[in-house]
Parts: sequence; structure tokens; C-alpha cells
Amino acid sequence: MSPSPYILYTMPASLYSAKARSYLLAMGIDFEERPAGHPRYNDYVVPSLSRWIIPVLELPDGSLIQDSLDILDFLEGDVDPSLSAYPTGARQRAIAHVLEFFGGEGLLRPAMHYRWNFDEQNLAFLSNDFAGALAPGANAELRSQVFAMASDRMRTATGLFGVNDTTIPLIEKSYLEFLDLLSAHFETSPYLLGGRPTIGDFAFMGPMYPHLARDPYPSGLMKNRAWRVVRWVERMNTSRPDAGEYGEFSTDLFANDDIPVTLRELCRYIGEELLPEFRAHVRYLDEWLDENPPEDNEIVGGKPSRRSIGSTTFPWRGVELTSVVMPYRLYILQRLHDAVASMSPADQESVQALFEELSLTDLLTVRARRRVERRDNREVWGPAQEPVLP
Ligand SMILES: N[C@@H](CCC(=O)N[C@@H](CS)C(=O)NCC(=O)O)C(=O)O
Repeated sequence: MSPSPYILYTMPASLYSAKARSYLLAMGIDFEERPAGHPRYNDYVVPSLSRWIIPVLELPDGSLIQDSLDILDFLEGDVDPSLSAYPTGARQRAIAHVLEFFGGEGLLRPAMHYRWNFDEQNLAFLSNDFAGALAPGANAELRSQVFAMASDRMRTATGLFGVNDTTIPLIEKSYLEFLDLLSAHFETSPYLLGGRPTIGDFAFMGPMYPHLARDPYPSGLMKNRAWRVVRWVERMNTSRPDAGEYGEFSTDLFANDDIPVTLRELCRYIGEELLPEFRAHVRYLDEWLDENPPEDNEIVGGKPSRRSIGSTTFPWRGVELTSVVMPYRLYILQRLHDAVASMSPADQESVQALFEELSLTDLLTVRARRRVERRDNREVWGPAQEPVLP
């Protein structure tokens, strides 16, 4: 048997791992999946990256790619262009970036809440699941120590994203609205943009599979309320065609670069959910950059494992929500900006009109005074640009 060309280091419970795994499966790319507790992860991957983080893709020559977006972009080189996760139509391309942003960053609160605030239903499963991946084969004492460490860390992160007694009822309400909108969209379409998955679908898999479809409590919620979404998760985790309930369907994206009504509804919801936080974060970041101007290529946060540069408060659904500010989010959104900048003037106009109609214009225009780039698997401050503040 020939060795697998790629190795993906993951955990079944890991959000961003689900995105990379789903892409490899959907595109039929051969890979070996290893848990983060694998000796090579600790002996080779962690020292090479100077941090503990998953997913990590190891190439046959031993080089490593961290970051789910960079992994997908690298793997796009192996994929038949007709299956690319990047739509070619201008409007679909732009919307795919918005969906990617929301999937990666916009569902962290429900994902973390439904995982860490339902101990009675979730804890036994989570402790086995985490220990099984982090300390395979360890004895019961070590397994429980490893889980305690990981769960403490994640519970702290849950609070830092803004999950607390005041916001929890609103997070739940918002998540149920989201499930209903997504279900309505999947009534007639097996994927977000039509007959095959695009970057938005892969990003959605991050929170939607390991946390919201797999952990015991939210999985029941999803099964009872959103069968179409459950089926989409299953479909996103297989290499086989798995959309029989739609009968005969085309594997093309929606014709004529269309964004159907149900997806427009979902995009409006995304704007309402994301924009207050996004605007507050960019304002905070831009001010921070003014006070702490970094050198070009300086590591964001000062060291690879530090993701946030502070926290800020903004109004959300009638309450004040405080969340950590992560410059990485600029990196994701720049992809939208760069994609639109490379479009023809007519396509730019059509994207602008669509974003205006969906009240998403700030996602196209707002930016901080510096770019965020990735070099050597790290986020670094990139060149200056004209800031556009909300
Ligand atoms: N931007 C990164 C985020 C990866 C990430 O946050 N991974 C989590 C697991 S889902 C992790 O490794 N957390 C460990 C830590 O932050 O210490 C990506 O898209 O790959």
C-alpha cells in the first residue's frame, strides 16, 4: 500500500478541523487523519509551529500548513477547477466569502454555549472524546487530567466570546432562528450555493458538525428541529453523493450567478448578527493600531499563540455584549475585499448592489489601517492601507 500523501492532525471535537476534513472528503483527496495526541504531533508539529493548534496538514515532504483557510487554499491546487470551492460568478463568490466569515467566526457563541453549558447531557461524551484524541491509550487518571485542562481552557474561551447569563437566552433564540433559516434554504438546495459545496459550506461545518450536530444536547436539538440541516452535515462528511432526498439535481451552482430568496434571508440574518460586533472590533483594532503601530511582519499579538489584542463591548439584540478582538478576522474578510478588487467594474457594481440590498455593505468597505497576513503559519501585520471606519 502506498503511503497517504497528506496527514491531517485533528480531533473529532475540533471546530476548524471539521472544515479541513470535510473539504478533503468532498474533493476525494486521499489523507490520513491522526489525533492531536499522536506522538508526531507533539514531537514534531508543536515544536515546528511553536504552538499547539489544529488542524495541521502535513505534506509528504514533512512541511506543515496550519490554518483551515490556508489548508483549503493549498488543496485547491489538487482539485479539478470545475469542482473548486470558489464560485466563479461575482455575486456568488462574494457571498461565499461572507458565508465563510460567518461559518468560521459567527457561530462561536452557540457552538461553545451548547457544548459547555449542558454538563448533564454532554460531559461524559466530551470527556471521552477529548481524552481519546489528546491522550490515546492513557489510563483513567491521565485521561481525566487531560480533559480537565482542556475543558477549563475552553470554558474560559466561552466566556471571552461573550457567553454569559445575560446573553445566553439571546444566543439560544438567535441560534434557533438560524437553524430555521438554514432549514428553509436547504428545502430545495443540497448546499449553500446549489449543487456542490463551496467555501461557505466548509466553514459552516466548523461549528455545525463537531459541536452542534455531534455533542449530545445540541445534536438532539438539531435532529428535532432541522432535519434538512442534519442531512447537510452528513452529506458534508462523506466522499459519496449523498443528496438522494432532492431526487435528480444538478451539481452546478445556482444558474446565472443567482442568490435565491432563502439565501438572501439567511444573509440578512448574518448581517444583523455579525455587523455590530464586526464594526466594534474594527474600531477597536484601528485605535489599537494607532496607539501600538507594529513593524511590518510583526507577529500579531506578540507571540503565535496569542490571538486577541483585547476586548470590546457593543450592543447586540438589546444587551451589551463584550467579546475578544481577534485580528485574524480581518484576514478572513480581506479575502472578500481582495476578491472584489480583482473583479471587473460591472461585477463590482453588481456585488455592491447586492450587498446594499442585503444590508451587508460594511463588510465590503470597512477596514482597519493595517492588513493582516499569514507567513510561516503565523498571523503577522501586513502593509498599511487607508482605514474605512464604520
Ligand atoms: N484560524 C485557525 C483556528 C484554529 C483553532 O482555533 N483551532 C482550535 C481547535 S478547533 C485550537 O487548536 N485551539 C487550541 C488553542 O487555541 O490553544 C484555523 O482556521 O485553523
